[in-house]
Amino acid sequence: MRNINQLSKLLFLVTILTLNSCSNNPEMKLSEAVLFPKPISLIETNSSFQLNEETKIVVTSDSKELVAAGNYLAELLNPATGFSLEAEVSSEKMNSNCIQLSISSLDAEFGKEGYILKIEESNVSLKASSVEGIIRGIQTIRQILPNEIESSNKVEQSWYLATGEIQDYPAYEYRGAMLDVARHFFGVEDVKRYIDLLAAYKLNVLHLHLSDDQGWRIEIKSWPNLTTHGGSTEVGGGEGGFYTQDQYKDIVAYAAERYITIIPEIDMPGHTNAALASYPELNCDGKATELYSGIEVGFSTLCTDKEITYEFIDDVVRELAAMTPGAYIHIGGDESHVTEIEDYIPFINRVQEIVKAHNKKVIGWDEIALADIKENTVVQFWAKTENALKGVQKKGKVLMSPAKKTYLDMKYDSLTKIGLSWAATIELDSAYLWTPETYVKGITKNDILGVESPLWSETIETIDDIEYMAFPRIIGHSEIGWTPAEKRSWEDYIQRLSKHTQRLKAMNVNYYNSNLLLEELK
Ligand code: TNX
Repeated sequence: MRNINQLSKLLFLVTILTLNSCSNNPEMKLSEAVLFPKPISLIETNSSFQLNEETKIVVTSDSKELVAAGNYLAELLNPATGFSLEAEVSSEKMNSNCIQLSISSLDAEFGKEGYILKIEESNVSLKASSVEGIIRGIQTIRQILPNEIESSNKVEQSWYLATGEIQDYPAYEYRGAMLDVARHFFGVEDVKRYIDLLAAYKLNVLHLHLSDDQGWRIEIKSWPNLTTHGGSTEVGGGEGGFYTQDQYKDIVAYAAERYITIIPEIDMPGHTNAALASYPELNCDGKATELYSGIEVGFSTLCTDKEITYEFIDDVVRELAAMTPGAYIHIGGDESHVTEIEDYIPFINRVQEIVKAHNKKVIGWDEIALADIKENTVVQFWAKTENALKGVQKKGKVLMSPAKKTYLDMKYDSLTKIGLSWAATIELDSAYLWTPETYVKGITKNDILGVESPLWSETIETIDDIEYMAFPRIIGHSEIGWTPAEKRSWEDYIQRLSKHTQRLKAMNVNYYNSNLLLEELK
């Protein structure tokens, strides 16, 4: 009897010891993780989960997309940790030391991109209604881990995630960036790098401005001179360049793995000198123009009353639509200063029909609201509030890109060495301190599709330039698109952003080190 008693005492001790060894993980506060965009809700439970080489990334169904999401997480974690994590399929209940990714229907407000992330000492569970939500939640897991997780080389340290629960979903369904690859051309690797950076902040659209006066950047097989001639220069007279259709498809696929949609823009009827230089028949006088490498705007137009113009557009839109899984084609429409308004309106109306015939919806800069836009057409507000309001009256949706707030090519202040300043100089506070649903009187949340930050490249030549102008302003824009206005404040934002500069360094981002960043928190 005494022996049994002693045995049970011993068992008791061993149990306590094992339990204790499970909770040897350090106490950590989830609220101290620096998260961008700021999540909707966060509860902390003051312990931690350890990620180690034994951790399993488990996906609960064998759907190809979910397995790919699991491997995307593994790819984010493997370089810095030196582990060889890989997604495994298992529908069984979680063992310990798992990061489990599962699809299960969450409440309606979570939408496609919302997720619930539960971190316990023994396991991590990430649930969403669709794989898109899993990809967004993976970015949160990534930001909860130490900054060193961003290193591309192995770092010797332990990897803990603070425990707790995050419930999260976006305010706006469209949160984008635009890159002008026409004024200066950027190659596939640069675009992929930008896509990776956008993904980290849960952005879901990259709009590529593929044509302008200075260059045509996408191969159109039925009109080959567009690229061989029209793609052969850029601002300053450099050699320009273009994407072959295969390269473009590769960009689209790379973005799709991160649940980022590529929206192609062919700007028309203005901003078309590269096309007009490549094909004389697109000009009213039948003569090809010279290639252009300056930075003036508003001097070119397609000949709106020639049939060949619409055959050309139909071919371009057909080839583009075939490479575009997303719903939208952007038709530009801005600054057509040499197109008469009597020509502009029927032109936009007709192009809208062409895009529709290829089963895509139209986005255009706010000037297109002057035409008879369709209900599902999107008006991208950049300059004129009256155009944006016209768009809403005509039952279009508005994409918010006010130049004074979102234009990433605007200088931070008068000392910024690159960039323009025609709309404003935009310091970090100005970029952050605005709200889409109150920015234009008469345009409410229901009218707004989302937010986009354009980066025009007249003065932008390298990926370092791109990063310098985009970061950290675009992080603020991502938060404006994701986090409801009542949960945002400048004071809280600048504190978090100051700490986040450490992560930007770990990500090798060439960010602008603003004086507004708080020295003591960097
Ligand atoms: C205006 S924004 C433009 C672009 C220029 C940009 C420079 C818009 C629709 N048109 O053609 O690149 O300003 O900031």
